[in-house]
Amino acid sequence: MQIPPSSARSPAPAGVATHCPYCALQCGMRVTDARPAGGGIRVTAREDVPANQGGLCQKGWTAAELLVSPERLTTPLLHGRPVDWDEALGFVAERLVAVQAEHGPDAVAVFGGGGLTNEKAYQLGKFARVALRTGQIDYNGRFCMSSAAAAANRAFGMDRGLPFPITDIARADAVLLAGGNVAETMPPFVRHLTRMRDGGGRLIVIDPRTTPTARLADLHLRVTPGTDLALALGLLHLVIARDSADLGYLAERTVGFDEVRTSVSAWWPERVERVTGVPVALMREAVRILGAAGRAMILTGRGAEQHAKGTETVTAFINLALALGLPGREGSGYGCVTGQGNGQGGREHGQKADQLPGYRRIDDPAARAHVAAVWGVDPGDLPGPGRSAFELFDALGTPAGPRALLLFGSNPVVSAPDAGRVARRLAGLDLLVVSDIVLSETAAMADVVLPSTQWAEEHGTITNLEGRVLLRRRAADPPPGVWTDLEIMRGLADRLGRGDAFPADPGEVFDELRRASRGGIADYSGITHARLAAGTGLFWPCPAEDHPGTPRPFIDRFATPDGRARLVPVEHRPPAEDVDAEFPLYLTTGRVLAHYQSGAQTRRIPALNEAEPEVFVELHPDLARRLNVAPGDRVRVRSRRGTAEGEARVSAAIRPDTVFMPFHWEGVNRLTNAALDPISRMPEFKVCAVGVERVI
Ligand SMILES: Nc1nc2c(c(=O)[nH]1)N[C@H]1C(S)=C(S)[C@@H](COP(=O)(O)OP(=O)(O)OC[C@H]3O[C@@H](n4cnc5c(=O)[nH]c(N)nc54)[C@H](O)[C@@H]3O)O[C@H]1N2
Ligand SMILES: Nc1nc2c(c(=O)[nH]1)N[C@H]1C(S)=C(S)[C@@H](COP(=O)(O)OP(=O)(O)OC[C@H]3O[C@@H](n4cnc5c(=O)[nH]c(N)nc54)[C@H](O)[C@@H]3O)O[C@H]1N2
Ligand code: SF4
Ligand SMILES: [Mo]
Repeated sequence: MQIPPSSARSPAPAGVATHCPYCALQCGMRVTDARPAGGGIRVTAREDVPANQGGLCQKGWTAAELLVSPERLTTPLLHGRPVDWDEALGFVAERLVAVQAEHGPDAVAVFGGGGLTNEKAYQLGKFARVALRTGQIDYNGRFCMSSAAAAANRAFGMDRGLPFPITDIARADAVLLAGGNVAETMPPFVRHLTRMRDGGGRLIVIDPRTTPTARLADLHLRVTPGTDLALALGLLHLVIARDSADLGYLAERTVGFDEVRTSVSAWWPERVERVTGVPVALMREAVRILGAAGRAMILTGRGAEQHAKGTETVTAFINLALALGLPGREGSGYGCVTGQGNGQGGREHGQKADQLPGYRRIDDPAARAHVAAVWGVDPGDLPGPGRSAFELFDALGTPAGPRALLLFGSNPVVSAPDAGRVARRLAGLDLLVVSDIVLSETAAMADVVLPSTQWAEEHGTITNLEGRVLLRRRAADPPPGVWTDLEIMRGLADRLGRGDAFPADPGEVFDELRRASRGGIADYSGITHARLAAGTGLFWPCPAEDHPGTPRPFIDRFATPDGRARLVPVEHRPPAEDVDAEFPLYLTTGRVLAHYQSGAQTRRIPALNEAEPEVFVELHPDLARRLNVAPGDRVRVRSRRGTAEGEARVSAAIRPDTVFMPFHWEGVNRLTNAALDPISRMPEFKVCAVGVERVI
C-alpha cells in the first residue's frame, strides 16, 4: 500500500514527551523549551496517552508557567538569609547529628509526598532508615487514599487504585462514583464516563453537592456528609432483597458473604433514608441500574474515604461490588480514584511509616531481610514502624516526640487537619528543613529552605491512577543553583558519612528500586526506563524484563493467600463530631478546578489565581436567608478548633444543612477535625460541625 503523501510528510510532534506535574491522571503532554531561541516554554497535549487522549485541564495547560516564575526559589535559605549549598547542608547535617546524639535516632523525623517521583519516594524511605536510622517517616498520602488502600488490601490482598485500565470504564453499563468530583479534579477523566454513557451506560454519583460531575449523572444521591457507610449498607440490603447478588461468583471467588448478609439485614431502606437523607426511591433506582448492568464499576473518591470510618466505608462499597460479582471481571470492578501525581507509586516504595519498598511491610522479617540485603545493612539495624502523618505532626517538639523534621513535597500548614495545632507543633521544633520549589506557608516557617527542581527539569517515573508506570522526561534546564531532591539527599548523606549509598542519578536509583521491589506485591523488577521510553507505560506487577505487565491483576485470582476476595462485615456510626446547638452545620471540604492541593503552586500562576482568587464558603439560599447573608458577603466559619473567613457563594447545589469550603488556602484546615480512622489513620477532612455568621 502506498503511504499517502500528507502522512509521509507529517513531522514528528514537537517537544519532549512527558507528563503533567499535578494529579494522578498524569495526562501526557509535550514540553517545548524555546527559551534558547528567545521564546517561552510551551505545553501541548499528547494523543497517545490513554488517560487523556489529547485533553488537558487548565492546570495542565498552564503548568510550565511556574518553571519561569519569579516566585520560585533559586538559593538555599538559612533563617531567611540566602546562603550557598555548602553552608545550608553543613548546618543541617551538624544539627541533625547533635539532635540525634542528645535524643536518639527517632528524634529526627521525615515527611514525604505523593507528588514525588518513584525514585525520590524510594530514596526518601531509604534515607530515613539508612542515613538517619529513624523509624519516624510518613507522608501526605496518609491524608489522601489511605482508607481505600487499607480496605483494598484487606479485601483483595493488594491495593492497586484502579485494578484495570482506565479505558475499561467506557465499556461498562453502569458506574457508581461515591464521593468523587472528577469533572473538576480530573477533567479528561470525564471523556471515559461520557463514552460509557454514549454506549448506553448509566452514571450514579453520590455527593452532598450537585457538582459538575453530579450534573453529568443519570442519578444523583445527595447524601448527608459522613453517611455513605449507611448508604452502602442499605444498597447491599436492597441488592440481596431483590435477588441481585451473584451467588455463584460469591461461592467461587469470595469468602465472608454470610456474615455480611446478616450484618446488613437491619439496614432496611426507610432507616437508611432517615440516616442519609437519600430517598428510598432513588436507592431502589440505583440498585435496579446496578442489578441490570452486565458490566458495572464502583469507584470511590475522597468524599467517601476521608472520614474517621473511611476504611469501613470503602469496605462497605467493596462488599457491594463483590455481592454484585464485579471485581476480577473484565469491564467491571471496584476502584479507588487515586489523587496525587504519584499517589499510587508514592504509596508503594517505603515513605509510609509501616512500609518497605515493593509494598512490603516493615514488620515482616522476610521483607526486612530482602530489603536490608539490597541496602547492604543488617536487618536488625532497620527501624520498625513509625507514627502516622497526623500523629507524627502532633508529636513534634513534645517530650517524647521528634525534635527535627525534614520535609519534602508537602505543605501541611495549609493541608493538614487541625492545621493550627500542626503549625504550633512545627514552631516548637529545634530544626525544620523544607525542600520545595516555592516559599510555601510551611517553608516560610523553616530554619532551612532547600530549593528543588521541578517536574520538567528532571527525569523520573510516576505510577498513575491505573497502576501504570510512566516516564517523565527532562524537557528544560533548571535555573542555576537549584538541585534535585535526589541531589539534596546525596548532599546530606555525604555529610552524614553515607553518601556512597545515595546516588543522585534517577536511572541508578530506579535500578535499585527494581531490585528492592523484586518479589514484593508491587514488583517493578521487569520495568526499565528504556522499556518505558519505548511505549505508553507498564502496569505493575511486572516481574521480568520480558513480562508484558499486568493491566487487570484480579482476573484469575485475588492477591490473598487462597486467591479469594474477603467480604468483611462493617457497621455505620455517626461522624466523630456531630452537629449541635452551638455548631449546627456540617462543614465539608474539597477542591475546585483551578487550584491544586495546598495551592502553593497554582496560587502562583496568574491565570489560575484570577480564576479563583480567594477562599469561599458555599451555602444554600435557604441557609443564607436565615443567616442574613447575601452573595459576596464575608462570612466567618467557626469550629471547636478555630475560625476561618471566606466570601459567601450562595448556591442551591448544596444541601441546606451543609457548607463547603475548598482547602487550597491557609485557614480552612484550622477548622477540620483530626479524628483518625482506627485502621488507616485517615483524618475526618470531609465532615465536622461548624457555626457560620456574617462578618459585620
Ligand atoms: N483541581 C484539582 N484537582 C485535583 C486536586 C486538586 O487539589 N485540585 N487534587 C488531586 C488529589 S491529591 C486528589 S486526592 C483528588 C481528589 O479528587 P475528589 O475525590 O474528586 O475531590 P474532593 O473535592 O476532595 O472530593 C470529592 C467530592 O466529595 C464530596 N463530599 C464531601 N463530603 C462527602 C461525603 O461525606 N460523602 C460523599 N459521598 N461525598 C462527599 C465533595 O462535595 C466533593 O465534590 O483530586 C486530584 N485532582
Ligand atoms: N480540608 C482538607 N484538607 C485536605 C484534603 C481535603 O480534601 N480537605 N485533601 C488531602 C489530600 S487528598 C492531600 S493529597 C493533601 C495534599 O496536601 P499537600 O501535602 O500540602 O500537597 P501539595 O500542596 O501538593 O504540596 C506539595 C508541596 O511540595 C512542593 N513540591 C511539588 N513538587 C515537588 C518536588 O518534586 N519536590 C519538592 N521538594 N517539593 C515539591 C509544592 O510546591 C508544595 O509546596 O491535602 C490533604 N488535605
Ligand atoms: S487532569 Fe490532572 S494530570 Fe491532567 S492536566 Fe489536569 S492536573 Fe494535569
Ligand atoms: Mo490526595
